[in-house]
Amino acid sequence: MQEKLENLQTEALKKIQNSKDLNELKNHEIFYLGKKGKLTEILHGLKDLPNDQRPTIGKFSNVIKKNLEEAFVQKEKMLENEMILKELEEDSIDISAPGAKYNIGHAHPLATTQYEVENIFHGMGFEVADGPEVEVEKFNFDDLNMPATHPARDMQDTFFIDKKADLKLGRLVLRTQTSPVQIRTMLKYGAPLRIIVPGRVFRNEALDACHEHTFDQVEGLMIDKNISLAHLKGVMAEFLSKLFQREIKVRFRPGYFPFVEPGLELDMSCMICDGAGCKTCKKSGWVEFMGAGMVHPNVLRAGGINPDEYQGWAFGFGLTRLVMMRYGIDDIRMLSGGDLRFTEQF
Ligand code: FA5
Repeated sequence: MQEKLENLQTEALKKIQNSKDLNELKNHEIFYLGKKGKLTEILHGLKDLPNDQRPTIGKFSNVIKKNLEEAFVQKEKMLENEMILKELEEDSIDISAPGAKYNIGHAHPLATTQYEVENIFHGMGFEVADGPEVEVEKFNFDDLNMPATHPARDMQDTFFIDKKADLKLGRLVLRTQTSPVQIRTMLKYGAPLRIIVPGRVFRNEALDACHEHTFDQVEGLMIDKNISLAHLKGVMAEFLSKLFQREIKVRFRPGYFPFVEPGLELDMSCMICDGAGCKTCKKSGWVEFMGAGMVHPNVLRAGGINPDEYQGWAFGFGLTRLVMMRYGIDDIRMLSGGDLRFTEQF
C-alpha cells in the first residue's frame, strides 16, 4: 500500500511539474485530489486495512495529500506569475522603436497666403486689425456712405439676422466687406492709423467659378497728415512685388465706391506674361486687383476723425481671388469644398 502511495505521489508530482497552464493543472488536481480522485479513493479504502497497518498508512496518506496540495498551490502561483509576466511583456513599450507617425496636415493655401500678406504689410508698419463677422448695419453700410436707400447696397446683397433692429445701430448683418473695420478702428484708435484687416465676408451671390457666398478679403487703411494716392501706389507695388517675388507694376483706373472719393480700381501688371499680353490678362498685360480710393470725409467723420486735419486712403482686395491667381486655381469652389485631394496639393 505504501509503495502504491509513493508511486502515486511521484506520478502526480511529475504531472504537476509538467503542467503548461492553469487548466491543465486543475484537471490533474481533480484527477488526484477531487471527490472521486485517485488519492481520495485510496483514503476511502483505509477502513478496509488491517488494524495494525491502518494508523501508519493513514498518517502516510495524509502526508502525501498535504504534499500534493502544496505542490498544486505552488505550481498554480508559478503559472499565474508567468501569465502576468507574459502580459506585461506584451504590453511593454519598446522605447527604441520609431514613433507612430501622425498625420497633422498643413495650413490651407488661403491661410498660408494670409500669413504672407500680414508679414509683408507688417514690414511696412501696418498693424493687423480684426472685426466681427456678424456686423451692425450702421458700420457695414450707413457709416460707409451707403444709407438704406443707396443703390450701391444692391451690389452687396446679403444675409440679415432675423432680429429686431437697434434704433442706432440698425439690423445685424453678415458683413459684406471688411470695410466696416475701418470705422471700428478709427473709433477705437483715432488717427494716425496704418492697418490691414484680413477677414471673411458674405454675399448673397449667384455662385459660379469666380463667385462664392463666403470669401475672404483684405482691407487696408492709412490715415495721417499729407497722405496721397502716391503712397498707395508705392505700398501696393512693394506688396505685390514681395508676394509674387518679381517686379510688379500697378496702375489706377477710375472706379466707384461710395466710401471713397476719388474712387479707383487698381490693376497689377500680369504676373504670367510680365505685361506682354497672354490668356490670363486677356492680352491687356494688366489684371484687375482691387478697389481703393481716398477715404470719404463723411467716413472719417463717422470714425470720429476730423477730415480737415487728416486724410488717407483705403483699399480692399479679394484674398480668395488672389490665392486663385497665385496657384492657378480656376474654380473658387475648390477652396472651400473640403476635398483633401485638392488641399493636399499645396
Ligand atoms: C469691396 O468690397 C470694397 N469694400 C473694396 C474697397 C475697400 C474699395 C476700400 C475701396 C476702399 P468689391 O465689392 O469690389 O469691393 O469686392 C472686393 C473684392 O472682393 C473684389 O475685387 C473681388 O476680388 C472680391 N469679391 C467680390 N465678390 C466676390 C465673390 N462673390 N466671391 C469671391 N470674391 C469676391
